[in-house]
Amino acid sequence: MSEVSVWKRLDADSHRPNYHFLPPSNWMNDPNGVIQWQGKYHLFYQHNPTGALWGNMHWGHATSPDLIHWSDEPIALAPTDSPDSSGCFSGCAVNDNGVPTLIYTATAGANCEIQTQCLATSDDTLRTWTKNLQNPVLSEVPAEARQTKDFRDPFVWKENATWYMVIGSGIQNVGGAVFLYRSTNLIAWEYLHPLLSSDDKRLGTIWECPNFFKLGDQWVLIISANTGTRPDTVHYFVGEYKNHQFTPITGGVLDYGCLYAPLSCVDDQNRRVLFGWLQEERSNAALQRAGWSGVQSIPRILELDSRNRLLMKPVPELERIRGRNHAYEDRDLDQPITLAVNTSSLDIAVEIDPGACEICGLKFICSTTPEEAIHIHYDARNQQISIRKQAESPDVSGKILLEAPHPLAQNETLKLRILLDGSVVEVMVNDRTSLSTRFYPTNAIAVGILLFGEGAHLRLLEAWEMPSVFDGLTTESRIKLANSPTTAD
Ligand code: DQQ
Repeated sequence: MSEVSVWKRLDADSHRPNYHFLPPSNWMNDPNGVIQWQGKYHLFYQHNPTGALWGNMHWGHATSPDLIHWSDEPIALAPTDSPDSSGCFSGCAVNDNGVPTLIYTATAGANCEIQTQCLATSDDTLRTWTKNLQNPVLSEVPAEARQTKDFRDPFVWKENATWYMVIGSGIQNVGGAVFLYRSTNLIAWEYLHPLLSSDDKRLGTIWECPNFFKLGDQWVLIISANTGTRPDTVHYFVGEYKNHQFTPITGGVLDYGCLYAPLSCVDDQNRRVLFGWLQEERSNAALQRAGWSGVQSIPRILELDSRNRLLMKPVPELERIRGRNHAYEDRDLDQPITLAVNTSSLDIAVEIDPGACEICGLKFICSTTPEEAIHIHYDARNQQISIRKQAESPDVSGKILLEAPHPLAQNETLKLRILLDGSVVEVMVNDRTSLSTRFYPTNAIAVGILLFGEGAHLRLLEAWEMPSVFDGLTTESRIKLANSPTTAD
C-alpha cells in the first residue's frame, strides 16, 4: 500500500479524533514524562511502534507549543538489553539542574515481572536519550510488599535540595500501595515507608501511575487502581502532608469511564496540567483492523474547590481553535430543541437550570444511522449523571452505561462540558464529575443534538465545530505511517 493510500485510509477513519492527540499509527497507552522545557510541552507515551495492540513497550514522543497542536518526534526510549529488555514502562521527567532526565520502569522477564527503576538523560532538544550506566538505580521492592513483580511508574518531585519519589505497587493479600523514597542525586534512593495503602477492594490490588503534588494548600495523591479485571478506575485523595506522612481527609473518583493512568506536570503559568489515556472500548480484532489504538484526553487544569473536591477544566488553549458556533439561550425545555451539525468534532458547553424536572440532558444522534446514539442524562431526583450508548457494533467491549453521583447545591445549575471527537467522548459536569468514554458508530461524520428536560430551563448551549489539528503532518510521521506493519497490504 502506498504512503498516500495508507494516510487516506487512516484519515478517512471517522473514529479517529481530529483535535485529541494520538500517534500517527499503532498502539498508545499511558502518558509519560510530561514536562514543559524551554516553553515547549513534551508528551511522551507508552507506545507499541509495531502493532495496534499492547506490547513491546517504547516511549513515543510528541511536542507542542500550546498543548493542542502536536508534532510527532522520534521514539525516545526503546527496550534494549537488561534491565529493560522486556519493555520501557511508565515514568516521569524532571529537570535535574538543567539536564532533562527521565525516570522510568524497566521491565525484564517473560511477563515483564522484573520491574526496576532506571534513568535516561538528554540535551535541550529532548530528542535523543542516553540510558544511565548505573541502571537500574532501584531494584529492591520493599519487603512489606510481600511480592516482587508489581513495582512501577515512578513519579518524582523536588523539595529544597532533596528528590522524592513515589512508586505504584501493592501489598500481597492487602491491596494497592504507593511507596515513598528520597534521594539527593536521583541515583541512590532511600526507602521511607508506604505513602498510602488500602485494603478497600474497590481500590484494586495494585496501584499504578501515582501522582503526588501540592495543590493550593493541600496535597493530592492520584492512583490508578488496577483490579485485575476491567474496568480499572482512577481515584484521588486530598489531605495533609507533614513529616513525610500523608493523611487523606477527602477524595473521590477522578473519572467514571475510560480515562486511566493520568500524569500531570506544572507548567510555566504555574498550572497543574493533567493528561489521561482514553482507553479503547472495542475488540482487539477491531483495533488491528483500524491499525491504531489509544487517545490522550485534552489536557486538563486541576484545582480544588472550597470543599477540597478536585476540579478539572480543559486547558483554555482549546478555545482558541474553536470554529463555527451554534448557540441557543434562555429557552424552556418543555419542547426539545434539536440542532444538526455537519461534523462529529465538537466542543460543547451547556448550562441548564433543572428546576422541577425529573430528567434533563442531551442526546447525540448519528445522522446516517439514527439508531446509534449517546444519551447524557441528569437524573435530578437521584442526583445522578449517566451516559448511555445505544446500538454500537458487536466489536464494542466497554461499558454501555456509565453512572456517577452528582449532587447539585441549592440553586446550582447543571453545567456540562462535552468534548466529542470521532470516537472520543469526554464529559465534565460542573468541572467536578468526569465521565470519559468511547463510541464507535458506523459512520461518525455528522450528528444531531437533541436537548430535553420537561420543567427544565436552558440557560445556554454553545456548540463549536472543531478543526483538525493534524494538518501539518511531518514527513517523519508520514514515513512512519507508510512503514506501519499493521497498515501494510
Ligand atoms: N501501563 C504501563 C505500566 C503501568 C500501566 C505499561 C498502566 O507502567 O502500570 O504499559 O496502564
